[in-house]
Amino acid sequence: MPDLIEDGYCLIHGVLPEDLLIRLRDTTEALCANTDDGHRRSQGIMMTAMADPILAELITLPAALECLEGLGYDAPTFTDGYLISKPGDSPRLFWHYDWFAWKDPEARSPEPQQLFLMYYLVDTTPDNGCLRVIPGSHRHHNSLHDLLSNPHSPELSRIDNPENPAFSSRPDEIDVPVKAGDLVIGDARLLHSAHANSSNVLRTVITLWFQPRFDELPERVQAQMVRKTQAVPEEWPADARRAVEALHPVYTGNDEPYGRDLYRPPEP
Ligand SMILES: O=C(O)CCC(=O)C(=O)O
Repeated sequence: MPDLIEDGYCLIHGVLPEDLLIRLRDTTEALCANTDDGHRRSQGIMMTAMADPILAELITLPAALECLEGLGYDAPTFTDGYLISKPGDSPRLFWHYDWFAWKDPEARSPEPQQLFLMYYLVDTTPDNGCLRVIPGSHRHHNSLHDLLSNPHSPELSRIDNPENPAFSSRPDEIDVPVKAGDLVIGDARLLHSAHANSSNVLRTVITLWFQPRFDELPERVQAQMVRKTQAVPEEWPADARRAVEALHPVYTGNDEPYGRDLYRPPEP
């Protein structure tokens, strides 16, 4: 079993209740069917988790918060989330990490500063776009780090150059196939990607960003987390809004956020 601290990710089976899974699948299919070009990327359709109030149920899911508690994180905060749908016959995602504060002295600490919680709404395999990861790359230098420039550039999203190493197969990559409703928890520093969806069925993942120990983060990182927090839409039902806002981080200091410093991590 992969270990969050050693490998940078772990997998917990059957976290999402069946009824919520079905409603999330119906909602995301309807959202994708009605989306405009502004949300379309080469690899699929991307929306924020504020697209529908049903996401409040996922963000505040007691079973997931219990998983975090089981890992030792009993007061996590939530900042933002995304729905990433890969229609049938869509290409592989580029290799990237989702960490920004590589200049921070704590950047290589064993403890994660930010975690993704990924829920795939259909069973995934390498044939329909399952997750790929490079275990250990959250803390240890990997040869791929030298080959990636800005891991979130528009050129990568548009796949201007399919020969870019960001689209390569790596000797140390591992597939993470899951059953719909499993939970993948990962360190934001982990190098990850997704296979092409070679099936004819929509594959959606919902990625939620949590900070396992917000109060212990360096202040500049706290400030950055607060800055990137997605506002809950006013039109959401009050209880859904309150539940999500109760998980938002609060920072009252004066430190400046790091900004989105997405360049590759420094050599160890
Ligand atoms: O589409 C996927 O399977 C991976 C999504 C991802 O890389 C992310 O949310 O950071």
